[in-house]
Amino acid sequence: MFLFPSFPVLLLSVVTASCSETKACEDAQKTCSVITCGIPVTNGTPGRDGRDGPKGEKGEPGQGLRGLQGPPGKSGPPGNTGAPGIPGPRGQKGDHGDNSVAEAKLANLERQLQSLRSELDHMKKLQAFSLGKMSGKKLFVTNGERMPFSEVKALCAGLQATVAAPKNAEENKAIQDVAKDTAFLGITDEATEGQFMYVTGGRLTYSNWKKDEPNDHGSGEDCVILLSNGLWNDISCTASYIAVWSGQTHAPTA
Ligand SMILES: [Ca+2]
Ligand SMILES: [Ca+2]
Repeated sequence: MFLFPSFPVLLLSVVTASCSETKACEDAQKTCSVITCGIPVTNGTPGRDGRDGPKGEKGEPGQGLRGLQGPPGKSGPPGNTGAPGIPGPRGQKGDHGDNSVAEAKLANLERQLQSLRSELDHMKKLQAFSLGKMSGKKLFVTNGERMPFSEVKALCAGLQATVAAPKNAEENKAIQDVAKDTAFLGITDEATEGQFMYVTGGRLTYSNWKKDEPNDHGSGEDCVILLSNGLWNDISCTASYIAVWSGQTHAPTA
């Protein structure tokens, strides 16, 4: 118990003495070694280095401000071209480019047009029978409206028709039946007073004047009306009477 605490002290004194002796030797002669100096050394040779100790634990991450995120890097090079896709479905067969197809279509259209034209003529004829009055091949039609003679002429021109003008008793009766009231006739003596003519041209070939007419009464009467009894009278063109027109009928073409 008593020796142990004094052992380090003893060892320390030996080392200190050795060192002081070596130091003195070196001072006397630089090339001197411990052995040549003849000083007895009791110390043994130094032991070999010990083995490496176990690896220490990983240290705490260092502290300090983290730097700002840098700008994005440059884009990488383009990738390789992908594999070709699946072919699409096959389209419908196109028309032939030659003229024969177009001509066939045109011919078909012409046939359809002809058919429509025939149908239209037929409907015109049916309508004419329902609205007008036939006399031979001449059809007399009215819209039942009263108007001055100038408007009657304009209306007929718009319909590509002519103001009704009877050329015989039968036509006179047909107009009378259609109008059912006093109507203008397509006859005037506007060109030459007292010389009545058709508005389509030509002198009268038939007339059915009332007794003592035409008389060019008052300031003048240059137009002609068909009275409800079928007789004619010359009258002022600015007065208003029923408009009646006529047109040739067209037989259906098919
Ligand atoms: Ca007259
Ligand atoms: Ca008169």
